[in-house]
Amino acid sequence: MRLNTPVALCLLAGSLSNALPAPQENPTTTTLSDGATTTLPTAASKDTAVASDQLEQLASFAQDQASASLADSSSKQKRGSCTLGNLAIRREWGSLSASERKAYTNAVLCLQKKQANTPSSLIPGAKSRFDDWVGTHINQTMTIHYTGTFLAWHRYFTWQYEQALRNECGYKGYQPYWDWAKTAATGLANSPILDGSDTSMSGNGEFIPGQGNIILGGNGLPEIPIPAGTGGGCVTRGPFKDMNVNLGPVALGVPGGDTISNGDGLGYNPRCLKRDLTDWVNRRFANATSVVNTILKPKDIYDFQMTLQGYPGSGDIGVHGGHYTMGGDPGRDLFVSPGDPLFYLHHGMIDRTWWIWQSLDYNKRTGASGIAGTGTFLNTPPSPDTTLDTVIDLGYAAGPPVKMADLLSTTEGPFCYIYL
Ligand SMILES: [Cu+2]
Repeated sequence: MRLNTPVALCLLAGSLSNALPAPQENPTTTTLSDGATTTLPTAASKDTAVASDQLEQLASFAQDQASASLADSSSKQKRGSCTLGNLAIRREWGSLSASERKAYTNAVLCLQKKQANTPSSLIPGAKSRFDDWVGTHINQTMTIHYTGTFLAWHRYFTWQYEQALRNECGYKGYQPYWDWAKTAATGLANSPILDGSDTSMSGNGEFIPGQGNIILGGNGLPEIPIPAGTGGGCVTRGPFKDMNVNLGPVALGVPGGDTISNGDGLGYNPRCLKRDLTDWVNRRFANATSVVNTILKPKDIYDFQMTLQGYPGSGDIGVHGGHYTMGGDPGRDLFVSPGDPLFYLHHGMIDRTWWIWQSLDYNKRTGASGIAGTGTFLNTPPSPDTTLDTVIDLGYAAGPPVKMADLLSTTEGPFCYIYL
């Protein structure tokens, strides 16, 4: 696929209004599938410390809901082979031990050393198994973002990556996630995930002074300027300091407002991993209040996925905008973003947010009414609606192709995991 314009970023535009409605923190009582009741918040607190607690409450509701359903043999969730006995638990990076973190990054490095499955005639720049995922994402970018498949596609993509780490690189753990609410509170560079230590996901890029803004938007939509972060150059510390990014760029937003590409991005273009940690983006769009709002406000899947990705023209880039929190290359490239290993921790949290939202009305949100949208980016060009029968195919990254119907629950179909 070839794109000459910054179309990939046209989504992120509008005036910067972040007015929140007055919080109504009256809790509500919700009935679990086993008949027990629990008390949940109904609106996000503006106080991010309170909102952090609300997020934990919502997450533990989702855990309870999953456990209760798996324990109930008559439940729909019992379909497939998922049981409480083989349930995988995905955890937040900071709650992993040092050796668990090393095991994860070592497995990623292993995937980067294994030969690609993708034929070089299709993607000449795909040199490693890690690149198989990047190449698949580049090829499908315009049919997996702002589409009906967005959440399910990235759920399956991240799960298959986790499976490859386990089955091809001997990793014994599960996919960790990056809780944006935590880094919004601590600052990115102080967090265990991005402090640059040997047990982090590597940290910031080398500081480049005087970088201009990143400009999102364009293509007829109002621009959103994003300030550059506190890095900008190559990552020099931690597990990924020597890694090569092989593919892209395709639509890389760079300081000063330009968007750069290397043709279709599929050629071999080895370069260092760059980051530009941007607390401003994290704190503005993905603090605890934003995350809880994303879970509590939308009552249907259309509103949920648009809120999460940012309504074009609203000025809000949503919690998914965390790609601009990590910044750099390929972090700011919608096409090549899985080329930064942090992508999978970010999408782990996207998936966790969806999982929590689904748990609040489980049967409805994991069935046909849990899907909205079509097969093309903001339905451009127009395409048929995504349905339960729409097939997701990850190409040479991993198989088999699966139907949307099998991807809507994390404890049915091929999946058997929850988040702690
Ligand atoms: Cu993506």
